[in-house]
Amino acid sequence: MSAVLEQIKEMLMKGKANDVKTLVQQALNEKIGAADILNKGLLGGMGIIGERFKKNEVYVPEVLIAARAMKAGMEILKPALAAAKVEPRGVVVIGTVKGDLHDIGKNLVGMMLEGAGFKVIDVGINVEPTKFVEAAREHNATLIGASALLTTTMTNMKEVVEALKKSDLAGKVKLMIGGAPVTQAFCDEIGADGYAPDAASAADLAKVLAK
Ligand code: B1M
Repeated sequence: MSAVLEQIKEMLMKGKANDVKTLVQQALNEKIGAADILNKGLLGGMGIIGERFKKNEVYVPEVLIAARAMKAGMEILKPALAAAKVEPRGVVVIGTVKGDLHDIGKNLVGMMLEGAGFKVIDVGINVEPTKFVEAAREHNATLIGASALLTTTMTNMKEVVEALKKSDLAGKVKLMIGGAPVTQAFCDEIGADGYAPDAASAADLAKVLAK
């Protein structure tokens, strides 16, 4: 792999946003393809951070600064990606369920999804079940991601399952869930399509569900 792509990966993992911007521009000047800069440089670095996060080798702050560096690099790369017609892996509508105001984990999941090549539509916190479905329809989403941090609000995930089942998107859009009190057993019980325990696993799961 070219030296500049290796450097993008390294600087992204260190969270050096300005260096990542400069290096992405340098890579474009060197006529490296936008897809390679994205996949081998930016997503390559974010993928390694995700793996380290899963193994508890890095923590939330490191992931946040790597994601910020990824965003900085994307600002420079976006026009070139559009010109090269590089499509996102899919669209994910993500939000925190009705009654729940916690958004730190949800935001982290959104960042890891972007880091995995998805376009993310964040519908925020305290989201009504039907709003998830409406946003999925509006943005032609592949997946819905619902987060809950309270034992009293995780039950509202069942309503998202029902709203999706009743809609014209049933069978077309998949639903993944997560958040501290959520488990695989709960996911099976309410009939969601998948559960992930952390942000990096959520990105891996999304890749599988989006296939
Ligand atoms: Co709240 N809170 N809180 N809180 N809060 C908890 C969750 C709690 C465990 C604290 C405690 O009592 N020990 C407790 C819940 C108890 C329970 O239900 N069993 C609690 C409570 C009770 C409350 C209030 C009711 C308190 C009150 O007012 N009496 C209230 C509820 C408000 C509401 O939502 N309606 C409340 C309010 C708040 C603040 C507003 C003050 C603030 C939220 C700020 C914000 O989010 N912007 C807050 C916070 C910060 C916490 C704690 C301290 C931290 C949560 C957090 O951000 N963790 C939390 C205690 C704790 O966890 N130590 C607590 C870090 C984050 C990165 O982790 O969100 O788990 P997490 O996300 C992980 C995974 O879960 C997963 O990936 C993430 C990254 O790896 N994940 C997904 C998350 N979403 C996913 C979605 C996926 C896949 C994976 O797919 C779509």
